[in-house]
Amino acid sequence: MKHNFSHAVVLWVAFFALAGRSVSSGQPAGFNYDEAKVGTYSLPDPLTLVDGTKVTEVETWKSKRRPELVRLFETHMHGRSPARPAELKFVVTSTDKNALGGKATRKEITVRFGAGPDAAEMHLLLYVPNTARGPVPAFVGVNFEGNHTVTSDPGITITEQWVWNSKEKRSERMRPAESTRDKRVGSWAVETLLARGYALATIPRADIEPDYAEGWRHGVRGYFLRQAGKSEFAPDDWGAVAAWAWGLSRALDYLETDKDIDARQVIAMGHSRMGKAALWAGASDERFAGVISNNSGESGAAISRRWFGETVERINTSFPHWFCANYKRYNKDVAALPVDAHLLVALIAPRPVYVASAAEDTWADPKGEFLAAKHAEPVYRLFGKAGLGVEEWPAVDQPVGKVVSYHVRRGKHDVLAYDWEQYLNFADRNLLIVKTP
Ligand code: GTR
Repeated sequence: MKHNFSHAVVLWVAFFALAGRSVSSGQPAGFNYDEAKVGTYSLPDPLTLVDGTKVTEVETWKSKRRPELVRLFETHMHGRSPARPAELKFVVTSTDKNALGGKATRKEITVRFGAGPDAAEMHLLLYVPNTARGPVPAFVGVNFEGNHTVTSDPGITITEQWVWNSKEKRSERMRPAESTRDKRVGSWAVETLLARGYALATIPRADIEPDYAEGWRHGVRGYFLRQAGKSEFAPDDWGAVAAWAWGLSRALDYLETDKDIDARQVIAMGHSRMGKAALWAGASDERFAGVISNNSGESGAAISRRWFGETVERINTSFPHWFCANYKRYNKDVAALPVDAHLLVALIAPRPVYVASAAEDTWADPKGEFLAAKHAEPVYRLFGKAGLGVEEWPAVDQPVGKVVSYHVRRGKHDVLAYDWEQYLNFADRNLLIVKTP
């Protein structure tokens, strides 16, 4: 009997080792890049309520399933964000009608989140095409290194901001050097989108929160915590990704007041960690007309239950500030997570969503990103919208879909002109455009 028992244990362990799984975690330690070792998993059904009731009507999705899913994401992953501050204030600090060689009007707006002198604030940069004959649709996104890095326009104010000093291991309040202008020009394709009749609005990541474990002390999360008289976050208080998403919603608050912009047609767009933020912005704030997730990866558009590339445990370890404290409970048991990426994509329905991958960006699990869009389809169908139009993961450089769209382009983790070309086509086909004649 004893012999049989230990024999069974040996077989059991051997089975899990061969299958690449561990008994306790649901996902083994380490990182997998072999599709054959992804393992089996079962995804929560987008159209079944937690109490087991099937969702067969749009009305039930809107009144029950959607709010239930938003709460699940808030409780277990992103945390709860504050509402729009009562004392939100917009100050247009500069306007240049002749920016980028006369192609655009550039505005800079300071958005203040409170009335006091110590109130947190963010700097919004806006370009509107001068060919506009009325309010235009816009893309809005969080930039990584400051507004001055997104174009070669020397007129952009370089503001004092939190800059990470990797030698000293702390962030410093300073004005970045002139030499850092236009560093991220390739990622934003400003002139291309202006030429196609779109506006671009962008805010710097560090204005919302400098991106390291203790960065919250210098960002909006620290500001609101102090305002509430607290010194510690609750397990379901917002993480940095939710804070960046919240910044996108506050940018939209401003855009609603700007007569050059058609605020019903603003698409949240983000790359990588800011793709995670764009997804949550569009999922939690239904005013966004659509969402573009560029290489957002783990805890963005990639299915977390797939053991491929980055894992929940790894993201919570490398970036402990990105999600709420409750999310760490799933480090060793991702199967217990009540949500997954397909539900995040589904929360954008029936609005247009674009999920994009890069073939060499295996850390982000390109196929897992495709599958999240695929498994969100039932909710789009409930609204009478078409899905991706393909059953299998498409070949590289073969964009698919209409309302739900996807591509995997050749190359690395980045936003390239090729990606923007697809995003502009996607916006053209999905938005009711009032733009250049
Ligand atoms: C990586 C992280 C990814 C992705 C990426 C980025 O280090 O593991 O989840 O967000 O950073 O934002 O560039």
